[in-house]
Amino acid sequence: MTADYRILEPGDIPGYLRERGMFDGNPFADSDIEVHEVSDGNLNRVFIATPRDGRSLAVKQALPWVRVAGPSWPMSPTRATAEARAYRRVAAVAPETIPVVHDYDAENYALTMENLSDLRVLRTVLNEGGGFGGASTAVGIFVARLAFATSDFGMSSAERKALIAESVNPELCKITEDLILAEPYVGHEHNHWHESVADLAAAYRDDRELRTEIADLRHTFMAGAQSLVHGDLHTGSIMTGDRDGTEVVRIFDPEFSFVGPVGFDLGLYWGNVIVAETRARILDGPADHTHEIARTWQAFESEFRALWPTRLDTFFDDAYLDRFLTRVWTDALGYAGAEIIRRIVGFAHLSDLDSLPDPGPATRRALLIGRELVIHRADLPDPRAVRKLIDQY
Ligand code: SR1
Ligand code: MG
Repeated sequence: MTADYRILEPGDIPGYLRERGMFDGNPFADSDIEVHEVSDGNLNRVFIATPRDGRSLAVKQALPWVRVAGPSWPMSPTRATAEARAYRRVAAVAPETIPVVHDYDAENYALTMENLSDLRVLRTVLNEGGGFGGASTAVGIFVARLAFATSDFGMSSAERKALIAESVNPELCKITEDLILAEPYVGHEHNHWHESVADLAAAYRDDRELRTEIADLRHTFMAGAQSLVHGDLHTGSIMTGDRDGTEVVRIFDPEFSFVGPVGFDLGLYWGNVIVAETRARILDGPADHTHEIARTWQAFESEFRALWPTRLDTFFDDAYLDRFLTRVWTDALGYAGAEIIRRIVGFAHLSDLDSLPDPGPATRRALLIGRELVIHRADLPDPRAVRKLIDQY
């Protein structure tokens, strides 16, 4: 397969940025701009361009295939358009939680953004024994503001229909429907697991109760068009660090974004929180990472409740708000469980577990917790109940 647009190589980046007007008024030559590739995620290429005396920039380009698989797994580069669109929506309500986007080149599916290389990927920080800092609060605020602004509470009915139409992201949604919400529960060539959980992987494929609950979450994912979501909000989609003595958290990579269930982003994040907790517990004794679920929820709920009086459609009354938030909470726990399970028996695994000297015990514990969250999500009323469940394993 070949691309019908310009695929950027490191040597093209200085000229490309100049063409896009990024260095207008700056005197430096292309040879004064150092470029290196930092592609790390599964799908795209990322380059950092650093001029000798200027502001460094990141260029992210979507290839017409999955980067880690190559042309044998084709994928439309329009995912970059979904990402640019999501950044625009978040920038309107929570600009401090995302990188600054300088340019989107829709012809070549390339975003030029703030360089975040001075920050670190949250998953790496956690794997090295660090803590979450303010990440969970930032996630709660990000989800609440994006959810409210792009829901039927924050938009007129007609605007919402337009948003749903412009935000369809069928290929990337299909990845989630398959990789997270189907394949781990059927035999599939993508699936693989650590030998110590081969029995659980087989049991989960035969587990009718689990299958029905996953079907419910899958259908909600497909049909529950509540608000624009990030769509892949795991600890590898968050950078953290310090700038001039102030803690900075940036949520990036919203290319899976579409109008879906509000609980999906919280759930993906919590699934990754729980896996990080499982790793930390094995290495250092009981870790406090499970507090992060309460922190995220608290930030989300208080932000959402604060926005509620500004809703456009007051037919939705305060009693309905309580019902809505309960549903978000319950959905989120289910998606957390599904995320844990797919990261252990599905296609894309996590360094949190894979890099442990013996991944077996933590992997097993996380996999058991994952199933409990899916099956019993409606019986867990609050973060304390989730913590109690986790502590039982
Ligand atoms: C082929 S894509 C595999 C996974 O990588 C992305 O980051 C998403 O999490 C997706 O499920
Ligand atoms: Mg990603």
